[in-house]
This record gives sequence, structure tokens and C-alpha cells, in this order.
Amino acid sequence: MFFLLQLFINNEFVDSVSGKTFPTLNPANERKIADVAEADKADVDRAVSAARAAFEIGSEWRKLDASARGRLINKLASLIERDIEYIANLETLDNGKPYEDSVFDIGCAIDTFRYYAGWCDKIHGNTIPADGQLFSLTRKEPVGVVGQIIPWNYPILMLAWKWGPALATGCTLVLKPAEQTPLTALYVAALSKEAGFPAGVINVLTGYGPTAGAAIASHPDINKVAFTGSTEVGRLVLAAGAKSNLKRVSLELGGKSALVICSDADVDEAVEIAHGAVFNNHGQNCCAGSRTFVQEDLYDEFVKKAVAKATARKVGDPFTDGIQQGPQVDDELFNKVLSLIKSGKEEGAKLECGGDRWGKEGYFIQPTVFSNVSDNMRIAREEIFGPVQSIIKFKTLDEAIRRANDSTYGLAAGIVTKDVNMALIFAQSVHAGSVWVNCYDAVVPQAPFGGYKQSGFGRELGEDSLKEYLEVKTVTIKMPYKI
Ligand code: TXE
Repeated sequence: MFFLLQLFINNEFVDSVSGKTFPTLNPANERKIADVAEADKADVDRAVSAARAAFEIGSEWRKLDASARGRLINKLASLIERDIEYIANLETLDNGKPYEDSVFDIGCAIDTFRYYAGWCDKIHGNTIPADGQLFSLTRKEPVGVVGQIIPWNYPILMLAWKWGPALATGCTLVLKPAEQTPLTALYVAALSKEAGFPAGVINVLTGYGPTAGAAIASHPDINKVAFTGSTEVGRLVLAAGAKSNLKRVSLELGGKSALVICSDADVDEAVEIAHGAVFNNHGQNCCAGSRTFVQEDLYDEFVKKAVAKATARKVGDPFTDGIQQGPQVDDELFNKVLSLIKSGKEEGAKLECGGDRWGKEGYFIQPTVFSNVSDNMRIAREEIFGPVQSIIKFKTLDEAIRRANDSTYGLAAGIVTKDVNMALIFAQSVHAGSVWVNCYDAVVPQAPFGGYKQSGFGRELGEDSLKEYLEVKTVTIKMPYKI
């Protein structure tokens, strides 16, 4: 397959208006992989015009049968599947995650596309028993041109979460991947042309947040923005949407999720779940279970086993078989994680293992475990986005729930227990968009995902995600008489 390091607008790869480029680096060795076109406001304008033209009444995309839209999305999924090895290589090179993790993510992206392909011809309104001599019906219509801004932690998967519902509902889109990981989005853009999407339906602009991203958020002709990233930037995106054209906004932001281990749990199973919850994807996961609450009678044994598990974690070159953890994505995050580890030591948490950089080059960090963590420490309050487990002691479930909810975030939560009553009480009381019982991070295309509180609003995945991309139109017809 052929793809270029330019902007993808109207089914063509083109240079940015300014002619500027920026480098994307390999986080495993800090060396440049390639220079990629750098979009700015003028390029956003071009892409939005293309997306607007593709959305016009009477356009090829608008006239396509809904079932044919589904076939196009399925075709895209099959092309991604055909090229999975190449795309996984690109993803690992650009992001630093282990190759097998990239393959897994791409599999999830394919599943997401197939799930939404099935929705295309099943999105419809209602007939309504209106009062009087009236007959009302609703139509579900695509919201229009959608701007999508995504992060670097799951580049292709975040793209699929955004494109799936946008395309299923018949929107057109302009996507900006994160500046750290632009490559797979460009490759999949090329595949979308091969699949047969009409020109202008899908546009991809590589570039930076404060320039290209901000231009998307404030564009007067974009009808909706879907954003995944930090809470800080989410606030800017929402404000820009309000100030420009009151575009619809959905936000999937940070988290500081609590995983509660009750003393009736099987300790080995609990250690395994908690380890994956925080260390998967190097901790660069919005729903990472980064506050591990453990009931007091299990605490010491749990800490010992959690430390053994973290110490055994295989860190290194993400292209080597068996490696579980590669580098953090860039120097900024690398430094943020190390400074939060330092704060943990200074604030009196007990460093059980790790705590420093791993190796001499690349943004690798040793798997780190802190015990004796208290709720007011920075490592218990701030999103670390790194391989750092904070283990916190609790006495009763009620107390654990209160402390779990004492956060500005509300993305996810989990509980490990054999007691179904405890699990149900927890699930109903915790302020979080996803609650996992005896598992963690079990995200599937069929079920909605999103945040409470400052973790954002709106839902991705599942049927709920479609609503974010639809307007509801009510059509009311006067009847000659009542029957
Ligand atoms: O996020 P940003 P960063 C958290 C995590 C991480 C921190 C900072 O704690 O350490 O955020 O990461 C684009 N207008 N999460 O700096 O800046 C940017 O180009 C419009 C959690 O990478 O929010 C990228 O495409 N867009 C999170 C995207 O926003 C702007 C995943 C995310 O970048 C912009 C990532 C602007 N002014 C980080 N500024 C999650 N929810 O999973 C930047 N962007």
C-alpha cells in the first residue's frame, strides 16, 4: 500500500499551505523516523471545505444507501486486516508500544469498524402518537462535518472509535492525530481511498494542538468536535466550541481510577488484575486503575506479590518478542512521570521497586510500585500516565467508596471480590462511567465508554456513541381527521 507523509484532503495527499513539516520520533531511541506535513488554520479551512462539499445534499456520500455505507466501512476493516503487520510495525515504531500490543489494538480497531458497519442501516427514528389531528415522526440525521482530535496512546484505536460512529451515521470528518503519532492515521487514510470512500468524506491533518487542533475546535463550519486528550485541553476545546458556533462537543478526558481489592478476593488473581490495570500500555491509559485500594487484612501480602509482579515485568525494545513494556511516548511525559515519582518519595510514600529511568536511551521508565500511599499525595490525586502503581490501604467498603469518589475525575473504577452484594453496592455508588467487576479495562465495541465529572461527557462505542453524531428531526403532519 502507498501512503505519503502529507495531509490527506479530498482523497489526495497534499503539502501543507505553509510547506512546513515536523519530525515524528521513535521513543525507543529518540531518533527521527520521518518529517510529516504540518497543518495549520489554512489547511483546516481546506479540509473543512472538502468535508462540507462531500456532505452537501445530493452529494455521492449523501445519496449512498445506508447499507452501502456499511459495506464501505467493512471494506476498510478488511483492508486494515490485510495490512495488519505493516500497520503494527508503524504503530510500534511511532508510539513505542510492544509489537504484539499494536497487533491487539489494530484487532480492536477492526472489530470497532465492523460493529459500526452493522449499524448503518439500523439507525432510524420513531412514529409518535401526537395529540390532536397530527401525525409525528422523527428522522435521525447526521450532525454534519465533524472535527476529531485524538491522542497518541492508542493511535489507530482512537481513530476507529471516532470514525466508526461518524461514518455509520453519514457524517464527514476531519481528523487530527496527535503530533507524537501521526503515521498510522495517514496509512489508514490511504486505505479509506482504496476502500472507495468518496472524496472529502475522510480528511486527515497532521499537526500540533495549539495550531491545527485549535483551528478545528473554533472552526465556524464544523458542526461537532469529538476530543480525546487531557482535561486541560478539553476545557479549551469546549470553550472554543462555545465561542465560535456552539458546535456540539464530546470530551473523553483524563482519569484517576480506583480499583478496590476486597479481602475475600483470591490474592493472586487480584494482583494480576491490578497489575494489568495500571501497567498495560505503560500506564498511558485514560482508564488506568492508578489507585489500587487494598483491604487491610490482605494489604501486606498483596504488596509483596504486586512488587514481585512489577519487578518481573519485561521492559525493553518493543520489537523484541516477550517485551511487555516499551518507552513512554515522549520526553515531556517521561519527565512528568519521573517528577511525580519524585513527589511520591518526598511526600512519604514507600518506594517498593523501580522509581527511575530504565536504560540509557529512549523514554523507558522502570515499573514502579509505591505502598503506604495516602489520599492527599500527588501520586494519588494526579493522572501519572506512567508505569506507577500506588497501593492504598482501606478498612470498609463504604470507606473505600467514599475515598474512590474523592476525585475530580470519574472515568472508570473496578472491584475484585467474591461477594456479589459488595460488587453491586460498589457498582451503584461509584462515580464513574465504567465499572469492572473481577476484571479491568474490559472495553468492547458494543458497550458505551466515557466519563463522569471532569473525565468528560458524551459516550464513545456502543449505540450511545451514535447519538453524539446525530440530530433528531421531528416531522409533524396535519391529518384531515382523527381515525
Ligand atoms: O495531551 P493533549 P498530551 C493526559 C495524560 C497526559 C496529559 C498530557 O495525563 O500526561 O494528558 O498529554 C491536541 N486545541 N492524557 O499533552 O495536549 C493534541 O495535538 C485543540 C489523557 O498529549 O490534551 C493531541 O492531538 N487540540 C488522554 C490531543 O489534543 C489540542 C490521552 C491530546 O493532547 C490543543 C492523552 C488545543 N489547544 C493525554 N492542544 C486520554 N483521555 O486518554 C493539544 N491538542
